[in-house]
Order: sequence, then C-alpha cells, then structure tokens
Amino acid sequence: MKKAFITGIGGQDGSYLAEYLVELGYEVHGIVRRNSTPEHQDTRIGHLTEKIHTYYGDLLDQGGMERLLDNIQPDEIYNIGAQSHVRISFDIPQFTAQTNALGVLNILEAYRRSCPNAKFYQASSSEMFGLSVDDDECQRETTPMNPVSPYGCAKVFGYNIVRNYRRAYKLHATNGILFNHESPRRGSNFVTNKVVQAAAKIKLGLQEKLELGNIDSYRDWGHSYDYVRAMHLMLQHRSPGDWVVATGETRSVREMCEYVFGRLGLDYKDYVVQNPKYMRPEELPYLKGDSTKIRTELGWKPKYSFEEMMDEMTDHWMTIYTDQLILEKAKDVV
Ligand code: G4F
Repeated sequence: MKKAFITGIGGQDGSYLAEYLVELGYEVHGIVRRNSTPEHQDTRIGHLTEKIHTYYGDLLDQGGMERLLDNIQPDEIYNIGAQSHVRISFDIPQFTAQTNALGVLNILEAYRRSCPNAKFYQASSSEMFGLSVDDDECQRETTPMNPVSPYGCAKVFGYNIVRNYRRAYKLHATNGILFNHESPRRGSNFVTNKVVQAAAKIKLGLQEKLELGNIDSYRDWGHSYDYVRAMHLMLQHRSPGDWVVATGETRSVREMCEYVFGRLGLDYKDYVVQNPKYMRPEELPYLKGDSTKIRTELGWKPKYSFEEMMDEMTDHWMTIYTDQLILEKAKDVV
C-alpha cells in the first residue's frame, strides 16, 4: 500500500486529492492548521475521517514536519497548503511570503532529510506568469514569469527552490503549474463560488445585489477534481519536471456571470455592481494555459467542461439554499 502525505488536506484540492488517493488504495496522511474554530476544520474532509490520518501541522514549523515525515515515510508528498487568496496577499504580504515561499523551503528540507526517496509535488500557480503572455496569447512552461501580487512573487520562489532542490539533491521534486480550478468546495471568497452563491440566493429572493471587483479580467477555469488527477499523474512519471495544467479556454468574469445568472433565467446586469473594495492594487488581466505537454506526455485531459462545472456549482448551492428556505418556512408554520 502506497503512502501519501498532503499539506492543505482540508482545502478544496486537498480534499479531492485525499478522496482520489483513498479510492486508489493509498494510505493517506495530512496536516491541518490549528485554528480557534475546530468545527470548521474538517468541513471538506469530514466524510473521510475514518479513512485518512490527520495531524495538526504548519508549513512554518519545519521541525514538526520533519518529525511527521520521519514517522510516516511517505512515498508521495503533495504540498498543496498555502495562503491561496491573491487579493488577500496584498493585505498580509509577509505571512503570504512566509507560507508560500519559506514554507516550501521548510517542507523541502524536511523531505530531503527524512525521506529523500519519496516523490514531491509543489502546487505552483499560473499567477506566477503575471503580465507575461506568449505571442499566441497563451502561457506555458517556457513563458517568462512576471508576477503582479505578493502571492505570485512568493509562488515564484517556491517554484524555483523546487527546481533547485531537484537538481542539487537529485530529488523527484515536481512543479504543477495549475491554472484556476474550482468546484462546489471552492472557498466562497473566490470569484466563481461567490458568483454562484449570490446568483442562487438572488433567484430565491434571499439577496438583492452582488458586489464584485474587476469583471473584465480573463481566467482559464478548470475543475479541481480534474486537476488533482493531474497532480497524481505527475508523480507517477519516471522523472520530475514542471507541468502546466489548464483547459486552454479563457473567459472573462463578466462572461462567467452572464452564464451563471443566465442559466437561472436572470440578467447579471440587473444585479452585479462593482465595489472598489474587491479590486486589486495590481491585477493579472489575462490567463489562458497551453497544457500540451501534460496532455501528450502523460495523457491527461479534463473530464469537466466549463459549463458542466458551473452547472454543478450552481445546482449545489440552489439545493442548499432551497432546503434552508423550506426549513425556515417549516419553522414559521410550527
Ligand atoms: O477567484 P479569484 O480570487 O482567483 P485568482 O486571483 O485568479 O487566483 C486563483 O487562481 C490562481 C491560479 O491562477 C491560484 F494560484 C490562486 O491560489 C487562486 O486559486 O479571482 C479571479 C478573478 C480576478 O481577476 C479577480 O480580480 O476574479 C476577479 N474578481 C472580480 N471580483 C474577483 C472579485 N475575485 C474575487 N476573489 N472576489 C471578487 O469579488
């Protein structure tokens, strides 16, 4: 039985990855950060409690990580934990840099010292490309990195230190350069989930307006489930490398709103208002990934289309809010 160790196991990707690896027969271990509301800590992994092993841990605590890796001796390590919100990285730049840059170095050191024969995955990000776009309007493994946020800058350090450790210590250390990926488990302050939740509430008469920031930026949105399959595939390859994972399609936030509201029979223009609070001091205007390398060399391709993913998310929240409404009405009757 193979053993996997996942940082950020309680997040969107961590939970899909843990589920996927359990299905494949892995023994799955992962760390969650301690916070003051423990009841929120396993919202996404509660259904897996009997099947996985979780520990309190933090990427900033290298000693703790080393002890865990020493004891567990995993075959595969997935470093998915991070401060993952780009706009918030402008509010807490030092913490973002500590977690997303030094945190990577901490776990790499723990890995090198405790279980150097394991394979290592680093959650690198398309945010690292920033303002760079190739002549064909895509970003790929060879596109220069020109980040425009503390988050992106920290991720570039993480990416480079993985490449450095790979060469210097002959480690199977790999970077997945993932473009945006979403699902019903996405945090509600990322734009897709914010939009579907609001559209569902507006449809049911529970909300009047939706406040957004820049709706003219473009993103390449895939499904988290498809992207965790890609992470696993990368670690099955004989040699480590850097792989872009993307759908190759791009849409503006405006187009995404139009689709989601439209599916519920609403016109987004009647409800979406812009609030400077959600604007970023510097914005990444355009992302569209070319994932030819992983498609041709590893045979990866996404199962979800953009529409299927947004429909799944919308239906998820429509069901939840409809059930809540029914409950509220039942209370009124009693
Ligand atoms: O959903 P977002 O916050 O995702 P963003 O910034 O692209 O980052 C995500 O993808 C990266 C990969 O490229 C990951 F590395 C990162 O961890 C994260 O998963 O914002 C998407 C777009 C941006 O252009 C943003 O300015 O939506 C725009 N937007 C407009 N109004 C908004 C809002 N974003 C958020 N979060 N909230 C708004 O109200």
